[in-house]
Amino acid sequence: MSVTQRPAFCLSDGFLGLSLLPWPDRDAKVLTRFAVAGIPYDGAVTNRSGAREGPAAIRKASRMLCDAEHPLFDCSPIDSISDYGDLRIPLADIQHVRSALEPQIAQLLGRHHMVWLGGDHSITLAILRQLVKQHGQPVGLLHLDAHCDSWPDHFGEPSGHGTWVHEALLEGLILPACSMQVGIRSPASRTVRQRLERAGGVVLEARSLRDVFSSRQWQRLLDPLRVRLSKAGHPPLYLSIDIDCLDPGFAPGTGTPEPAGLTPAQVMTLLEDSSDLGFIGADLCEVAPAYDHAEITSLNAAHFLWTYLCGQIRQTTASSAST
Ligand SMILES: [Mn+2]
Repeated sequence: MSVTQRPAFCLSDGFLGLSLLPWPDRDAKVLTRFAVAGIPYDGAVTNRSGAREGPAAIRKASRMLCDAEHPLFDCSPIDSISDYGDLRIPLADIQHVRSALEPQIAQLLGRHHMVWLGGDHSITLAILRQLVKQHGQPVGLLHLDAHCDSWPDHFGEPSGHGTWVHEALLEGLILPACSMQVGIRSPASRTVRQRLERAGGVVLEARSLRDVFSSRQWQRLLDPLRVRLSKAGHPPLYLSIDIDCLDPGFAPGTGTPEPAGLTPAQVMTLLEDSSDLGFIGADLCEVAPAYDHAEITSLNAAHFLWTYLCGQIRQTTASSAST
């Protein structure tokens, strides 16, 4: 069915109004290039819980995008994407949860360019481990968040939703020189906030972005990452978005909101202008719909992921046209 034949609104359970695929669908004959799966785990949050409901809320908020072409990229992901529903998560401690998630993540990574719906941000460590295994090399990271997530411990516990960047650096999963954090502003010691920077990465704190709006300004900020990726031979790049990168006025539905954050237009411009950097996957975490109003948080989340997907499809079309 072509995009134009699709209804303008879908009530199916999946992302963009798609029907959910049985998982794992071993009999699938034609695999879409992209796929979505939810990881509804929120056992590692520090403040308001509820991000386990994030995947369902993002899917619901994405329904209006089922027939749409992106206004900048002039394409739709609808014919290139599947939704596998949510991964199976045991009621267990975080290490066992990650052990249960990793084989499921690996199975889907072997088939698709994956977009993951969180869940709290602790899930990203499990995803990075499997991406690095799959690609046989560490990856670059573009990380949008109010929090640096580079705390060395989780209030005395070794791992939580605010430690995965620290753990990924320790495990050699990410290339610091090819990694950038955007929107950081939560209270934290300077040592913790600058963890990635001291390892060789770039940290753009929210304070430095208050007057950054235009595409030209964002391009200038992205240039160091672009140059570093090029110098490193274009390693795979992963996108991880915590919805709390947004100001709570635009994203109240999250567990640890931090005032004075980014606007949706700023994030959208950043996503549009970074679509050619060589992404191999993305996640969007920490949508907690119980604290949301009028679905504003999940709408922003759905539009960010849709923009990411449209940008990736546009890149493919552009590169096949140039070869
Ligand atoms: Mn955060």
